[in-house]
Amino acid sequence: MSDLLTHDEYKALAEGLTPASTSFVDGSFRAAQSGATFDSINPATGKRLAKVAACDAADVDYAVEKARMAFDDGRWRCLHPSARKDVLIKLAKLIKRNRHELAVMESVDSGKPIRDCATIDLPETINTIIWHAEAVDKLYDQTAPAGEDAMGMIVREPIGVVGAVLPWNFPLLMMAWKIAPALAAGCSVIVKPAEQTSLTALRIAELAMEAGVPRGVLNVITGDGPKTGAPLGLHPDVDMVSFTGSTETGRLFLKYAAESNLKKIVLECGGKNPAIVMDDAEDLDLVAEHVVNGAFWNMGENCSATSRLIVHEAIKDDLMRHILAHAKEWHMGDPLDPKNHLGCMIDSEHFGKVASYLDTSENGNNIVTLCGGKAADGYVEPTIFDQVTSASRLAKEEIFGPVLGVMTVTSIDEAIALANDTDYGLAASVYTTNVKQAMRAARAIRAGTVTVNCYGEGDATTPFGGYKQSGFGGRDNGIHAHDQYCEVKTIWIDLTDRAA
Ligand code: TXE
Repeated sequence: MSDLLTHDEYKALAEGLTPASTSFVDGSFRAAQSGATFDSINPATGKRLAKVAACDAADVDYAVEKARMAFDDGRWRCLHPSARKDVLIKLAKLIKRNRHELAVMESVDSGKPIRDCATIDLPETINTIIWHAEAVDKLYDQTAPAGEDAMGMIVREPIGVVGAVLPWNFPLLMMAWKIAPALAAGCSVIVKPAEQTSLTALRIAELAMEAGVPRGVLNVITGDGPKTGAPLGLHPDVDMVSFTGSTETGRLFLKYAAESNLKKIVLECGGKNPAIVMDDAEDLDLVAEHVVNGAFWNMGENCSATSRLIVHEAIKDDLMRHILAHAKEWHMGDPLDPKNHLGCMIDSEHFGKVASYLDTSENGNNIVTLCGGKAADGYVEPTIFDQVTSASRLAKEEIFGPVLGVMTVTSIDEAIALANDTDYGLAASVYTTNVKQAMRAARAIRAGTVTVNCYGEGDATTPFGGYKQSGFGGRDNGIHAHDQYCEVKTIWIDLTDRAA
């Protein structure tokens, strides 16, 4: 937290922002060819931050042409891996130098609390870029056990032109999760930020250029889903799309690929993530801190948010006492005030969706509101409902807000069954001191990440993505992410000594 400025300093920085607002293609800022724009709004104030270029299929075509040219002529992919590393490390340093401006831009564009932007999103963005940059000149390819008469080489090659379609909940970090491995691998990238949060993506593209990423290698096209995202998904010259967003839109990208060139699609979609707390869990106060953080961090606008607490009846009352005490510590208010843990929802549409889950008449007869339950002016109180039934929409649907539903069990088997009773499979946590029970749950829960005695997503070294309808085709983070931006090629050389 030492990197935080004061509320007044953040307000002054916000006043002074002059964000770029056109697309960034082939090293230059460009208005949409149609001249169309849309407003980027600060959700906390309702004020317009910028009139952003509303790109359409013609702008997408131009960006793909430039990205393809950059890929084909080898200006980036043919550099020595250590040269790509140096440029990406320089980008990370430039982001670090501009971190306060970027944190404020992120906060005003999204409603995210500045304390998270400054102490989580920015450091993790920088770390992700450094990690992939550092990895790229240390990765070896393989040779096959081909015997004396042949050499079978298995080599990675960058996949080509990548579309990175981003959500609005972690605009900078999701951009880093995608561009860092893709650029490190040697791909050209076209980023399509969410229409709610275009600003930091444009600033990163500008910094990448300053760092030495060649023209056409990192491009950003701004606009909405149907007019900008769809033409990118359908484009015959895009080799891959890496998407983070809703399961519903993720499905569309599979359709776009099927209808165009069978481009590779990697999806990171929603979640309905359980936290299981067993009767032998240690230090219930610490468990409570993790559960509250998991549920309310980033206002619950988080695909890996803890949204179902599955608790053993023997320790439930004790745990809930600690949880309610921790929940009280979560201040909500002006996102630019570093004392606040919760900012406001991304926009009025999403606010309305989250608020609808607070209507207890919809949530079953026995539902009990343990805390929160109110929503106004774009802000949703951190809310905990008890006696949630597995059939209710609180237990089934991704809310994407600070709402936690509590369910009670009497055994680990019952807990695992409830944890798996969902169409999603992104993340889960298990709290127990019994290592066998922990491992059994970790293996039995169908989710991409299972944390034991903590909440989190692992770190830059560990793959992140989902089972079932939470994900498709690959993983963000770690070497797994690097590999998904590569094709695998076999080169087979006949070494038979024909003279013998
Ligand atoms: O997501 P969309 P939305 C979940 C969360 C949230 C819900 C809706 O539950 O409440 O999704 O959010 C682009 N063709 N998550 O509507 O629509 C869009 O412009 C091509 C989970 O904002 O999936 C944006 O860039 N592209 C999540 C991106 O897809 C299209 C993060 C994501 O937007 C498109 C965000 C189309 N027809 C929301 N329509 C997570 N996994 O973390 C939209 N897009």
